[in-house]
Amino acid sequence: TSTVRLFILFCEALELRSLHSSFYLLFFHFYAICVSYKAITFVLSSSHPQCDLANGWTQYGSNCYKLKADTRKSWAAARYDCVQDGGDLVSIASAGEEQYVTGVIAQSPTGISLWMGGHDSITEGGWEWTDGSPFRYIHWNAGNPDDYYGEDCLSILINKGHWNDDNCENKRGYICKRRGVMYWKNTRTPSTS
Ligand SMILES: [Ca+2]
Ligand SMILES: [Ca+2]
Repeated sequence: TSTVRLFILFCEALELRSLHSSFYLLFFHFYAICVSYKAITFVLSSSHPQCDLANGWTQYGSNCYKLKADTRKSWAAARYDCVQDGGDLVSIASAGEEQYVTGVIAQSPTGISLWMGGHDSITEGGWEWTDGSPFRYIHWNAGNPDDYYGEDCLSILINKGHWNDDNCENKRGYICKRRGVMYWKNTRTPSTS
């Protein structure tokens, strides 16, 4: 699989530089191979479930998601449970992924909000995802993050899908996410830098 990863990294680098026409012409044949690979794996990943559907996981792109709305835990305990389940608390990298997650949490019968994997407990205001995803896409609720009495953990409001920085000790339901087979990063978001 490390060969596949190298190939994907190469294709991503190619994709980033494809706007320069001379570069594009030079690597045209490689580029064609990359595009074909991307198309084939996209079809494969959407038609072949890689998630443990029988145990409550659902699939979006090549990631698996599991709503745990019945058991309420502190943010740290919720994260521990997701890690034990082979994943982490959910991260959201794009509007499309958020739309999917909003659909998943619509099944939550009660509660105000659910834990996600974001936190700014290391550097105040320096938000990051526990699974290492870049914290680029954001959807804060109005007036947040407000660090109200030192709120450092991220929750998503069930009724609106907006985000709130929340008291990490609150007991909430949560959403876990684990990666399926890595075919391609299909959640590319524009860089803000
Ligand atoms: Ca904070
Ligand atoms: Ca807040």
